[in-house]
Amino acid sequence: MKETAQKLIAFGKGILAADESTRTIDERFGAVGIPSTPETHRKYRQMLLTTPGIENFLGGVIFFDETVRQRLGDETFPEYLVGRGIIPGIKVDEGLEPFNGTEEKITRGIETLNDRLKEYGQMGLKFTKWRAAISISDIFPSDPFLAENMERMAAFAEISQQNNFVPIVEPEILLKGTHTTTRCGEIETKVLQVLFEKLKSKNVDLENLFLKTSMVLPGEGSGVKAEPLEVAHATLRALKKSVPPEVAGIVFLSGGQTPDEAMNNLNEIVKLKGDVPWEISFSFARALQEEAMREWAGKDENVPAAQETFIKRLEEVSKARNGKL
Ligand code: 5MM
Repeated sequence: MKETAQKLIAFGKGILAADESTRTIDERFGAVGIPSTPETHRKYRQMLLTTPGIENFLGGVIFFDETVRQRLGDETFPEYLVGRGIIPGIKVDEGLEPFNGTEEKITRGIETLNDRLKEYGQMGLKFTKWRAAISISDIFPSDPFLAENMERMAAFAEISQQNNFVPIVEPEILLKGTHTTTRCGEIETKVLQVLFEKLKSKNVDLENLFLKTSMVLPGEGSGVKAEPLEVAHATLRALKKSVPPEVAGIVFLSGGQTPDEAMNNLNEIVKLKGDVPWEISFSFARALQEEAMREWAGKDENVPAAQETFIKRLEEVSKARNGKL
Protein backbone atom coordinates (compact mmCIF):
# COMPACT_ATOMS: atom_id res chain seq x y z
CA MET A 1 0.00 0.00 0.00
CA LYS A 2 2.78 2.44 0.92
CA GLU A 3 4.39 2.22 -2.54
CA THR A 4 1.04 2.73 -4.30
CA ALA A 5 0.23 5.74 -2.10
CA GLN A 6 3.61 7.36 -2.85
CA LYS A 7 3.45 6.79 -6.61
CA LEU A 8 -0.16 7.83 -7.21
CA ILE A 9 0.39 11.55 -6.94
CA ALA A 10 4.15 11.89 -7.22
CA PHE A 11 5.39 15.39 -8.20
CA GLY A 12 3.60 16.67 -11.33
CA LYS A 13 1.28 13.68 -11.45
CA GLY A 14 -2.38 13.10 -10.72
CA ILE A 15 -5.13 10.57 -11.31
CA LEU A 16 -7.42 10.28 -14.34
CA ALA A 17 -10.99 9.34 -13.38
CA ALA A 18 -12.14 7.15 -16.29
CA ASP A 19 -14.63 5.28 -14.12
CA GLU A 20 -17.89 6.48 -15.64
CA SER A 21 -20.57 3.89 -14.88
CA THR A 22 -22.71 2.72 -17.82
CA ARG A 23 -25.36 5.30 -17.04
CA THR A 24 -22.88 8.16 -16.89
CA ILE A 25 -21.00 7.22 -20.07
CA ASP A 26 -24.38 6.88 -21.85
CA GLU A 27 -25.13 10.45 -20.82
CA ARG A 28 -21.69 11.81 -21.78
CA PHE A 29 -21.65 10.06 -25.17
CA GLY A 30 -25.30 11.00 -25.78
CA ALA A 31 -24.48 14.68 -25.26
CA VAL A 32 -21.95 14.60 -28.12
CA GLY A 33 -23.77 12.12 -30.37
CA ILE A 34 -21.57 9.03 -29.86
CA PRO A 35 -23.41 5.68 -29.76
CA SER A 36 -22.93 4.05 -26.34
CA THR A 37 -22.04 0.34 -26.49
CA PRO A 38 -19.41 -1.73 -24.64
CA GLU A 39 -17.24 -1.57 -27.80
CA THR A 40 -17.46 2.23 -28.15
CA HIS A 41 -16.61 2.51 -24.43
CA ARG A 42 -13.59 0.26 -25.06
CA LYS A 43 -12.44 2.21 -28.08
CA TYR A 44 -12.81 5.49 -26.22
CA ARG A 45 -10.71 4.32 -23.27
CA GLN A 46 -8.19 2.90 -25.73
CA MET A 47 -7.94 6.31 -27.42
CA LEU A 48 -7.28 8.04 -24.07
CA LEU A 49 -4.85 5.52 -22.64
CA THR A 50 -2.71 4.93 -25.72
CA THR A 51 -1.96 8.66 -25.91
CA PRO A 52 1.85 9.03 -26.04
CA GLY A 53 3.32 10.66 -22.92
CA ILE A 54 0.45 10.26 -20.43
CA GLU A 55 2.76 8.42 -18.02
CA ASN A 56 4.56 11.75 -17.44
CA PHE A 57 1.44 13.26 -15.90
CA LEU A 58 -0.63 10.36 -14.56
CA GLY A 59 0.22 8.26 -11.52
CA GLY A 60 -3.04 6.33 -11.68
CA VAL A 61 -6.26 5.74 -13.62
CA ILE A 62 -9.60 4.81 -12.05
CA PHE A 63 -11.61 2.27 -14.04
CA PHE A 64 -15.21 1.03 -13.98
CA ASP A 65 -15.86 -2.73 -13.75
CA GLU A 66 -16.68 -3.05 -17.47
CA THR A 67 -13.28 -1.67 -18.53
CA VAL A 68 -11.08 -3.92 -16.36
CA ARG A 69 -12.62 -6.92 -18.14
CA GLN A 70 -11.92 -5.48 -21.61
CA ARG A 71 -8.76 -5.90 -23.66
CA LEU A 72 -6.40 -3.64 -25.46
CA GLY A 73 -4.66 -5.97 -27.92
CA ASP A 74 -3.15 -8.90 -26.00
CA GLU A 75 -3.51 -7.28 -22.62
CA THR A 76 -6.26 -6.23 -20.27
CA PHE A 77 -6.50 -2.49 -19.62
CA PRO A 78 -4.93 -2.85 -16.14
CA GLU A 79 -2.01 -4.90 -17.58
CA TYR A 80 -1.47 -2.31 -20.30
CA LEU A 81 -1.32 0.52 -17.75
CA VAL A 82 1.15 -1.30 -15.54
CA GLY A 83 3.39 -1.65 -18.62
CA ARG A 84 3.27 2.14 -18.98
CA GLY A 85 4.20 2.66 -15.30
CA ILE A 86 0.69 3.86 -14.32
CA ILE A 87 -1.21 2.31 -11.41
CA PRO A 88 -4.67 0.89 -12.21
CA GLY A 89 -7.53 1.35 -9.72
CA ILE A 90 -11.24 0.67 -9.60
CA LYS A 91 -14.45 2.39 -8.58
CA VAL A 92 -16.21 -0.04 -6.25
CA ASP A 93 -19.37 1.72 -5.08
CA GLU A 94 -22.51 0.48 -6.78
CA GLY A 95 -24.14 3.86 -7.31
CA LEU A 96 -26.85 5.65 -5.38
CA GLU A 97 -30.20 4.65 -3.85
CA PRO A 98 -32.90 6.69 -2.06
CA PHE A 99 -32.20 7.20 1.63
CA ASN A 100 -35.15 6.26 3.86
CA GLY A 101 -37.70 7.36 1.26
CA THR A 102 -36.32 10.93 1.17
CA GLU A 103 -34.90 12.88 -1.79
CA GLU A 104 -31.36 12.28 -0.54
CA LYS A 105 -29.43 9.51 -2.28
CA ILE A 106 -27.02 7.28 -0.43
CA THR A 107 -24.17 5.17 -1.85
CA ARG A 108 -24.54 1.40 -1.89
CA GLY A 109 -22.31 -1.64 -2.41
CA ILE A 110 -20.79 -2.56 0.98
CA GLU A 111 -22.35 -6.03 1.33
CA THR A 112 -20.65 -7.44 -1.76
CA LEU A 113 -17.43 -5.41 -1.49
CA ASN A 114 -15.16 -7.94 0.20
CA ASP A 115 -15.87 -10.64 -2.40
CA ARG A 116 -15.44 -8.23 -5.32
CA LEU A 117 -12.08 -7.05 -3.98
CA LYS A 118 -10.72 -10.60 -3.99
CA GLU A 119 -11.25 -10.74 -7.76
CA TYR A 120 -9.96 -7.20 -8.36
CA GLY A 121 -6.76 -8.08 -6.47
CA GLN A 122 -6.15 -10.95 -8.88
CA MET A 123 -6.65 -8.57 -11.81
CA GLY A 124 -3.72 -6.41 -10.63
CA LEU A 125 -5.75 -3.45 -9.37
CA LYS A 126 -4.08 -1.56 -6.53
CA PHE A 127 -6.44 1.15 -5.34
CA THR A 128 -10.18 1.61 -4.90
CA LYS A 129 -12.59 4.52 -4.99
CA TRP A 130 -15.99 5.10 -3.38
CA ARG A 131 -18.13 8.16 -4.17
CA ALA A 132 -20.90 9.74 -2.12
CA ALA A 133 -23.00 12.55 -3.63
CA ILE A 134 -24.10 15.31 -1.28
CA SER A 135 -26.63 17.96 -2.32
CA ILE A 136 -26.94 21.31 -0.62
CA SER A 137 -30.32 22.97 -0.06
CA ASP A 138 -31.92 24.83 2.84
CA ILE A 139 -32.63 21.49 4.55
CA PHE A 140 -30.03 19.12 3.07
CA PRO A 141 -27.76 17.38 3.83
CA SER A 142 -29.65 15.96 6.82
CA ASP A 143 -27.69 14.67 9.83
CA PRO A 144 -28.96 11.05 9.63
CA PHE A 145 -28.08 10.91 5.91
CA LEU A 146 -24.58 12.23 6.50
CA ALA A 147 -23.98 9.86 9.41
CA GLU A 148 -25.04 6.76 7.46
CA ASN A 149 -23.37 7.78 4.19
CA MET A 150 -20.02 8.52 5.87
CA GLU A 151 -20.30 5.33 7.94
CA ARG A 152 -20.53 3.35 4.69
CA MET A 153 -17.65 5.30 3.19
CA ALA A 154 -15.48 4.53 6.23
CA ALA A 155 -16.47 0.85 6.03
CA PHE A 156 -15.38 0.88 2.37
CA ALA A 157 -11.95 2.26 3.38
CA GLU A 158 -11.57 -0.31 6.17
CA ILE A 159 -12.47 -3.27 3.92
CA SER A 160 -10.21 -1.94 1.12
CA GLN A 161 -7.18 -1.76 3.41
CA GLN A 162 -7.92 -5.23 4.82
CA ASN A 163 -7.56 -6.42 1.21
CA ASN A 164 -4.36 -4.36 0.60
CA PHE A 165 -5.96 -1.68 -1.59
CA VAL A 166 -5.29 2.03 -1.07
CA PRO A 167 -8.76 3.60 -0.69
CA ILE A 168 -9.82 6.93 -2.16
CA VAL A 169 -12.80 8.35 -0.28
CA GLU A 170 -14.81 10.73 -2.47
CA PRO A 171 -17.50 12.79 -0.78
CA GLU A 172 -18.64 14.98 -3.68
CA ILE A 173 -20.51 18.15 -2.78
CA LEU A 174 -22.67 18.72 -5.86
CA LEU A 175 -22.51 21.99 -7.76
CA LYS A 176 -26.27 21.93 -8.37
CA GLY A 177 -28.15 24.41 -6.21
CA THR A 178 -28.36 28.08 -5.35
CA HIS A 179 -26.09 28.04 -2.29
CA THR A 180 -23.37 30.57 -1.53
CA THR A 181 -19.64 29.83 -1.33
CA THR A 182 -19.89 30.32 2.44
CA ARG A 183 -22.58 27.66 2.82
CA CYS A 184 -20.64 25.29 0.56
CA GLY A 185 -17.59 25.76 2.80
CA GLU A 186 -19.62 25.06 5.94
CA ILE A 187 -21.11 21.88 4.46
CA GLU A 188 -17.75 20.69 3.11
CA THR A 189 -16.19 21.17 6.57
CA LYS A 190 -19.04 19.33 8.27
CA VAL A 191 -19.04 16.41 5.82
CA LEU A 192 -15.28 15.95 6.15
CA GLN A 193 -15.38 16.18 9.94
CA VAL A 194 -18.05 13.45 10.08
CA LEU A 195 -16.09 11.33 7.59
CA PHE A 196 -12.78 11.53 9.48
CA GLU A 197 -14.47 10.76 12.82
CA LYS A 198 -15.88 7.58 11.25
CA LEU A 199 -12.53 6.67 9.68
CA LYS A 200 -10.75 7.13 13.01
CA SER A 201 -13.32 5.04 14.87
CA LYS A 202 -12.56 2.18 12.46
CA ASN A 203 -8.79 2.66 12.83
CA VAL A 204 -8.34 3.22 9.10
CA ASP A 205 -4.68 4.00 8.32
CA LEU A 206 -4.84 7.58 7.04
CA GLU A 207 -1.27 7.44 5.71
CA ASN A 208 -2.53 4.97 3.13
CA LEU A 209 -5.70 6.79 2.18
CA PHE A 210 -6.54 9.60 -0.25
CA LEU A 211 -9.32 12.14 -0.03
CA LYS A 212 -10.95 13.06 -3.33
CA THR A 213 -13.20 16.01 -2.90
CA SER A 214 -14.87 19.08 -4.38
CA MET A 215 -13.55 22.60 -4.40
CA VAL A 216 -15.60 25.07 -2.37
CA LEU A 217 -17.76 26.89 -4.94
CA PRO A 218 -21.05 28.79 -5.14
CA GLY A 219 -23.99 26.73 -6.46
CA GLU A 220 -24.42 26.79 -10.24
CA GLY A 221 -27.88 28.34 -9.82
CA SER A 222 -26.68 31.10 -7.49
CA GLY A 223 -25.88 33.49 -10.33
CA VAL A 224 -22.42 34.01 -8.85
CA LYS A 225 -19.03 32.97 -10.25
CA ALA A 226 -16.20 32.87 -7.73
CA GLU A 227 -12.69 33.93 -8.74
CA PRO A 228 -9.86 31.39 -8.29
CA LEU A 229 -8.45 33.34 -5.33
CA GLU A 230 -11.76 33.15 -3.46
CA VAL A 231 -12.22 29.46 -4.32
CA ALA A 232 -8.69 28.69 -3.14
CA HIS A 233 -9.09 30.53 0.18
CA ALA A 234 -12.49 28.96 0.88
CA THR A 235 -11.33 25.46 -0.08
CA LEU A 236 -8.12 25.57 1.97
CA ARG A 237 -10.04 26.97 4.97
CA ALA A 238 -12.47 24.03 4.88
CA LEU A 239 -9.69 21.45 4.46
CA LYS A 240 -7.54 22.87 7.26
CA LYS A 241 -10.50 22.63 9.65
CA SER A 242 -11.29 19.04 8.86
CA VAL A 243 -8.54 16.91 7.29
CA PRO A 244 -6.01 15.26 9.63
CA PRO A 245 -2.32 15.76 8.74
CA GLU A 246 -1.66 12.02 8.31
CA VAL A 247 -3.79 11.78 5.14
CA ALA A 248 -1.57 10.75 2.21
CA GLY A 249 -2.99 13.28 -0.21
CA ILE A 250 -5.97 15.30 -1.38
CA VAL A 251 -7.09 15.13 -5.00
CA PHE A 252 -9.78 17.33 -6.45
CA LEU A 253 -12.64 16.34 -8.73
CA SER A 254 -13.78 18.86 -11.34
CA GLY A 255 -17.50 18.52 -10.58
CA GLY A 256 -18.95 20.10 -13.72
CA GLN A 257 -16.68 23.15 -13.84
CA THR A 258 -15.27 23.91 -17.28
CA PRO A 259 -11.77 22.49 -17.89
CA ASP A 260 -10.27 25.99 -17.57
CA GLU A 261 -12.14 26.77 -14.34
CA ALA A 262 -11.13 23.51 -12.67
CA MET A 263 -7.52 23.93 -13.80
CA ASN A 264 -7.18 27.58 -12.78
CA ASN A 265 -8.78 26.94 -9.40
CA LEU A 266 -6.42 24.01 -8.77
CA ASN A 267 -3.44 26.19 -9.70
CA GLU A 268 -4.51 28.86 -7.21
CA ILE A 269 -5.12 26.31 -4.43
CA VAL A 270 -1.60 24.92 -4.88
CA LYS A 271 -0.08 28.41 -5.03
CA LEU A 272 -1.80 29.38 -1.78
CA LYS A 273 -1.46 26.13 0.13
CA GLY A 274 1.57 27.18 2.20
CA ASP A 275 2.85 24.46 4.51
CA VAL A 276 -0.23 22.20 4.57
CA PRO A 277 0.72 18.63 5.52
CA TRP A 278 -0.81 16.86 2.52
CA GLU A 279 0.15 16.50 -1.14
CA ILE A 280 -2.48 18.16 -3.34
CA SER A 281 -3.29 17.03 -6.87
CA PHE A 282 -6.10 16.29 -9.35
CA SER A 283 -8.43 13.41 -10.11
CA PHE A 284 -10.58 14.98 -12.80
CA ALA A 285 -12.91 13.15 -15.15
CA ARG A 286 -14.81 15.74 -17.17
CA ALA A 287 -12.20 18.52 -17.02
CA LEU A 288 -9.61 16.18 -18.56
CA GLN A 289 -11.85 14.33 -21.00
CA GLU A 290 -14.52 16.72 -22.23
CA GLU A 291 -12.59 18.29 -25.11
CA ALA A 292 -10.94 15.05 -26.24
CA MET A 293 -14.26 13.20 -26.24
CA ARG A 294 -15.84 15.84 -28.44
CA GLU A 295 -12.86 15.79 -30.81
CA TRP A 296 -12.89 11.97 -31.05
CA ALA A 297 -16.67 11.83 -31.73
CA GLY A 298 -16.50 8.02 -31.99
CA LYS A 299 -14.41 8.06 -35.20
CA ASP A 300 -11.12 6.18 -35.70
CA GLU A 301 -9.78 8.87 -38.02
CA ASN A 302 -10.08 11.44 -35.20
CA VAL A 303 -7.87 9.50 -32.75
CA PRO A 304 -4.61 11.45 -33.36
CA ALA A 305 -6.32 14.86 -33.03
CA ALA A 306 -8.23 13.76 -29.91
CA GLN A 307 -5.05 12.42 -28.32
CA GLU A 308 -3.27 15.69 -29.01
CA THR A 309 -6.11 17.60 -27.32
CA PHE A 310 -6.04 15.21 -24.36
CA ILE A 311 -2.28 15.39 -23.74
CA LYS A 312 -2.28 19.18 -24.08
CA ARG A 313 -4.93 19.52 -21.37
CA LEU A 314 -3.21 16.93 -19.19
CA GLU A 315 0.10 18.76 -19.43
CA GLU A 316 -1.53 22.05 -18.44
CA VAL A 317 -3.39 20.46 -15.53
CA SER A 318 -0.10 18.91 -14.39
CA LYS A 319 1.42 22.40 -14.35
CA ALA A 320 -1.57 23.60 -12.29
CA ARG A 321 -1.01 20.69 -9.91
CA ASN A 322 2.43 22.19 -9.24
CA GLY A 323 1.00 25.74 -9.00
CA LYS A 324 3.02 26.66 -12.10
CA LEU A 325 0.45 27.66 -14.71
C1 5MM B 1 -16.21 9.57 -13.94
O1 5MM B 1 -17.30 9.68 -13.07
C2 5MM B 1 -17.09 8.97 -11.85
C3 5MM B 1 -18.15 7.93 -11.67
O2 5MM B 1 -19.39 8.55 -11.61
P1 5MM B 1 -20.75 7.70 -11.73
O3 5MM B 1 -20.76 6.74 -10.62
O4 5MM B 1 -21.81 8.74 -11.63
O5 5MM B 1 -20.76 7.06 -13.08
C4 5MM B 1 -17.03 9.97 -10.72
O6 5MM B 1 -16.91 9.39 -9.46
C5 5MM B 1 -15.83 10.83 -10.95
O7 5MM B 1 -14.68 10.12 -10.62
C6 5MM B 1 -15.89 12.08 -10.12
O8 5MM B 1 -17.18 12.62 -10.07
C7 5MM B 1 -14.94 13.11 -10.69
O9 5MM B 1 -15.37 13.45 -11.97
P2 5MM B 1 -15.43 14.98 -12.38
O10 5MM B 1 -16.04 14.98 -13.74
O11 5MM B 1 -16.29 15.63 -11.34
O12 5MM B 1 -14.01 15.48 -12.34
